[in-house]
Amino acid sequence: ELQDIELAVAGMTCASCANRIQRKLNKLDGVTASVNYATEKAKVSYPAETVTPETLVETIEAAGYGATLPP
Ligand code: 9UX
Repeated sequence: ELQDIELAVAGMTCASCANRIQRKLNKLDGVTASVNYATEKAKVSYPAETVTPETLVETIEAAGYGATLPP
């Protein structure tokens, strides 16, 4: 089942950062991501059976940025 989530992304310093993160997230099976540099948000649809929100955070962190789950 696909779930939608919006993460806060920290540390993006140019618009290409958003594209870098978006590409990495979209490489995850079943994930569709849209990362917005201006709003510092990542809107992500993910299959809850195989991907957890923590996976998304770790993917963003592994790319060198910060990520925070919604409260
Ligand atoms: Mo822009 Mo972001 O030159 O990792 S791509 S700072």
